[in-house]
Amino acid sequence: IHVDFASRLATGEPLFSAWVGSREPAIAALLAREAFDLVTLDMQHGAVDVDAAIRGIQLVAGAGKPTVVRIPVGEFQTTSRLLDAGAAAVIAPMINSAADARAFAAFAKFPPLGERSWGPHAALALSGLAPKDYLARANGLTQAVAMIETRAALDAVDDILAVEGIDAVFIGPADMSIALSGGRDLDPESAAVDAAIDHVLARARAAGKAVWVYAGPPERAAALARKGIVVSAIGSDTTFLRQGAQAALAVVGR
Ligand code: 3PY
Ligand code: MG
Repeated sequence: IHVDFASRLATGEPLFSAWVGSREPAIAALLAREAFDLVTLDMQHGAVDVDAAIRGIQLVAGAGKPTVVRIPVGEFQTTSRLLDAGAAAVIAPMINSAADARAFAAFAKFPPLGERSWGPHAALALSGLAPKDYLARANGLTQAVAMIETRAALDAVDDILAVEGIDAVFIGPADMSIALSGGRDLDPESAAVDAAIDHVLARARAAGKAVWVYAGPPERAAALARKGIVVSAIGSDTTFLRQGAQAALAVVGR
């Protein structure tokens, strides 16, 4: 799973992720059996804790898909546990400086890039690699993804992209819209957010790194993929549930 995900990312083809905040790993596994390329579990705003994420990674792998996990703000040490459990990538929210990016990458990468400690129990089985081969390849196979979603992050984007252990940046358009409007607006598809996305795409291209995004609606995901974003998250699980319920209820006049 890890080898396949890393090589698909390397092609630059757009990939589409389900976005799951539910604690129940069966929900993630259910979505993994749809045509999503990967599943993202959200520990920042969702109900997913480490235990649920570790079990979710296994169930999603059972459906043949890689799992990405977003950690809570600043909980960088959780990164190593999730990678040990077989997460293909970890997303860290609110990375606002090169120092934040380095602190995160330290837990994501084995020496010499970082300080990740050895213990990839489930990851060994999911990667299909022998321990020495996993050590040799893990830094390249697993992704450390830094979220850009504030003014400070936009100002520091070149420094964040330059941190060696950071593989990609992930734009959070909701927080970005709040930041760019001085807290007055929530509009993830505003012109200001679009300009920020274009800027980050250009800087990432110059740095040779990829850009991921939380797209939300599928139409937005398709449009962002056409711009060159490699991973667009669609969803979320609760949105799918509510939209399905509302569509069904509309048929019976509710
Ligand atoms: C944002 O849009 O701010 C995000 O963090 C996406 O989940
Ligand atoms: Mg955010």
